[in-house]
Amino acid sequence: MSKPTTALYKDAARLIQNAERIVFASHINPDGDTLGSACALAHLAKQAGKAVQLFCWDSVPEEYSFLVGSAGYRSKVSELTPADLLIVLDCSEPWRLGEEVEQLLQVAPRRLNIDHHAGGTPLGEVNLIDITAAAVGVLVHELLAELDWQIDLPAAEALYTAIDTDTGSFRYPNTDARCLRVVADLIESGLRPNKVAERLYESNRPQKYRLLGKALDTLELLHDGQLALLIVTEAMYAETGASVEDTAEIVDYARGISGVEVGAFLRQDGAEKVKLSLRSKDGVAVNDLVKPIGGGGHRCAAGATFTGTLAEARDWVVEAVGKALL
Ligand SMILES: [Mn+2]
Repeated sequence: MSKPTTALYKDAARLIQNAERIVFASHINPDGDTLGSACALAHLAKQAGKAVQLFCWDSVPEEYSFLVGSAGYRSKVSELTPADLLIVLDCSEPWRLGEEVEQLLQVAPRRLNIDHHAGGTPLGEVNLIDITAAAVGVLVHELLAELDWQIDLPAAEALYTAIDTDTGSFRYPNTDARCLRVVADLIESGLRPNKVAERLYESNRPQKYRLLGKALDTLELLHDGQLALLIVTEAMYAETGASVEDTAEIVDYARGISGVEVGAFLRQDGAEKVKLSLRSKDGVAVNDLVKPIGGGGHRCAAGATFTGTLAEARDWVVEAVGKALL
C-alpha cells in the first residue's frame, strides 16, 4: 500500500470545498494527532470562510490546550448545530468516537474519513486512508496542498504536534522521509519545533512526576527481560495529587529499557476495569495481540480496555506477550 491517489485527494478536497458548515470529529482518549490534525484543518477551513465546529467525546488534555481553536471542542452532540459535512480524523472505528456516535454520524449528510489505522471500517463516502502515513497530520498536509490553502503558524504548530506525537518525537519506526518533508515545509512556513516541544514536553505539573515515581517503583521485568510492566493503581492518584491524564507517557519508560521488546502499562480504572497500553520495538505486533480483547492501534503502539482485576490483567499481558515472543 502506498500514498493515496491524486484522485482521492481531489475527491476529499471537493467534499470540503462544497461544504459551508463542517464538523471535525476526534477520537476518544484524544492524542496529538487527532487533535492537531482537526485543529489545523478546522482553523484553515474557517479562514476559507467555512463555519467550523470541533467534537470529541472526551475533554482535551491540558498539554494540547495551546492548539488553535481547541477551546471550542464540544463533547455532546446536542451542542453541535447541523452541518453539511462531518470529517472524522485519526479513527475509522465508530466506537472510538464515543457513546453518542450514532447521533454524531447524523450531524451531517456527507462524511469524509481521514485516517492511518489498519483494520477499521471506513466511515466516509470519501475515505482518505493510508496506513503508511506516519500521522494523519501528514495526510492533512497533503490535502491542504490539494485545497491550495496557505498554512499559517497556528496551523503549522498543530500539524507539527500531530506528527511529533505520533512518531514519538521522530523515534518510532513510522518516522519516514515523507513526514520529515512535511516538517521541513512547516519549518519553512515559520514553525519553530522547540516552541512546540516546550508546550508538549516541558510544561508538566510536578504531580505528574510524583505519579511517575510511584509507577516506576512497580517495574517488573519478565520473559528474560523482554517484557517490562508498569502499573498505576487508583490509590496512587490520591497519594500524589495526579490524575489519569498524567499517565499518558508512562508506557514509554517500559519500552525504553535495554533489551525490552514489549513495554506494558496497566492502569487501574475501577475494580473490574484496566486500561492496557502496549509498546513494542518493531518485533511484536501489539495491535494483533490486543485484538482478541477488543483493542486496537498500530503495530508498535496499541491499547485495550481489559475487563477484570489488575492481577488478572497482569497475568493476561504476561501470557499474551510470552506467546508472541516465542
Ligand atoms: Mn494517529
